[in-house]
Amino acid sequence: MAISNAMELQYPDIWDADTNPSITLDFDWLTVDPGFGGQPFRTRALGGSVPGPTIKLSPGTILNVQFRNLLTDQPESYKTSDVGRYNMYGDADMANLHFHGGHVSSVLPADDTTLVVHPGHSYNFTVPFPEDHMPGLHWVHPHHHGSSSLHLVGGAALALIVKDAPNSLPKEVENAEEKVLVFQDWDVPTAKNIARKAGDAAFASSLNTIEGGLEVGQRFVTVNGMYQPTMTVVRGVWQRWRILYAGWQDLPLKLFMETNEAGCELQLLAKDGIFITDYPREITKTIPLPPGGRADFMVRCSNVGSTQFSALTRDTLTVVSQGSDITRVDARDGITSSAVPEDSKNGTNLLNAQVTTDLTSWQPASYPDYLQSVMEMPPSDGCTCPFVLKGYGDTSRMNGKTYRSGNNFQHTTYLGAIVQRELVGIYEHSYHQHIYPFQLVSGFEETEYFHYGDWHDTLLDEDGKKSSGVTTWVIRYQTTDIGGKMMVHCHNTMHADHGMMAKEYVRDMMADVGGSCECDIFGPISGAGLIEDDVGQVTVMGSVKEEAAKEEVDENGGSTISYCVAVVTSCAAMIVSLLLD
Ligand SMILES: [Cu+2]
Repeated sequence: MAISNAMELQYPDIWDADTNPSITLDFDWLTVDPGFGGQPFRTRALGGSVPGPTIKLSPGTILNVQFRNLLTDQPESYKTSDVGRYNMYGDADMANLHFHGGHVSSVLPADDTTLVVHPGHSYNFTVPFPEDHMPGLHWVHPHHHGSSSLHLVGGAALALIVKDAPNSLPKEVENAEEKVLVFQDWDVPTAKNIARKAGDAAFASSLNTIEGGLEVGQRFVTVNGMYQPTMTVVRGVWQRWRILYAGWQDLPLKLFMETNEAGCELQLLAKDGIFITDYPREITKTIPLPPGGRADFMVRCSNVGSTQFSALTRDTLTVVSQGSDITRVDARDGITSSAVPEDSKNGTNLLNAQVTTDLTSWQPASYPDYLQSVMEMPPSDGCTCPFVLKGYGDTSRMNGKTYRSGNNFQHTTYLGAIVQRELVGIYEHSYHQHIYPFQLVSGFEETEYFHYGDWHDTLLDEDGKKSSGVTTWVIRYQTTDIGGKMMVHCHNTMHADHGMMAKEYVRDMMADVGGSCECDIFGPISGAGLIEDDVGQVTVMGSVKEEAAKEEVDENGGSTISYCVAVVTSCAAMIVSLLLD
């Protein structure tokens, strides 16, 4: 495909896990030039590009990912050898993968973010997506405690889409061209600070080569790795935008149409990969997508002209809406359309995009068990617990505590429980929980974006403070079917890296055999319903050792680096960290 305009928005490659029995995702240094000005710079990229390729899979697919950490070891960055540094930046080149939004197990070889994959090691993730997984947009990013911020600020992230079943959507959605838009926040001064504190000399020196953007404080927003691109659309044709904010900082994306000459409209279809129940919901105001959040919109621009989108108050994306005098017959419906483009840019066929159709209301024929509404279901006995997110930097706390590894859990639940959480601090901290999305029950002022009954897995309400002072958001969900540990944390990863993170435990047992909830444990748990080898980290050590990379890797077509050398020191450091747990 030929891109005539260098600034025309491009899209991540698509890797289909349904047809690839195993996907290899390399985590490695990559030279990038998003267009900030100055020289290209080196950053840590996941899957060979920033953002990485979009992974697509169907519900019921077992996602096999060989994760290869090809970074270069920097022993001066280790934090795990010093217990006092556990909740600080460090371990710059250690990583793992988190499948954010997936209703998937946190037990290895699946989505266990306590896994540590050292440079020169690989790990084979096997992540079963259940048959009844809700189709939607999720994402993948490294989630090692201490280096999460470092890796996200450098752009290591990719979109993951659970596919819609054929003929399950309204025709105008099914036929719409799909645009994956990955928004990323590049804050160079903050990134330098994090790199310096993490002992990450490699990235700190690379960031020094970014010279442009002084007038915006060297904080940039990219779309699909591009700074201020243009997206050309055809007037009057519905598209499906699938927006991921692969963020790591304090603010919501604040996606907003600064000017709207093209007459674009945005109709909300899904949030955090879950279809809303009142589609189409028109969004006219600033979109408060939290760091880590996703939203699907049906988008149509009715006029010829351009519309300027800003994000984080910066000019971010220009949509240029063009007319078309090409007349073709809609292949599916035999409807003559006057605004169907010759779309050579993305290799897709817009023949089926109906121009004049207004959207009809729709919701999925059914929601899976884990997304059945719990609005009218009272929380199970003892299953209402608080999460207070407070502080920043060294004062980052969750329920007054910093994160502890190993067998230390904040709250426990059990399979089948109706779980309620009372969230404090959500106006300045983005609450995220793994495995189970949650429903918004009460405690906030409804807006066009936040309705009672909506499902999210990441939540930030910057306006909440203004409306009513201290707000306690009440959320609820049912722990239907997946037991084991469950990470909960602030998705300002700078706060999470400093300890604003906790673990819950979902006992793998039902109430009828003694399952019960407990709040505010903040210590070891024992008894029935613990999944074998989950609480300890023995499995982690064995798996990592087993996968230690032994081949030589030729880097940049020149110098050959032997990762066997790195393996010796990193394995030693790993054992030290295990002893500390
Ligand atoms: Cu926070």
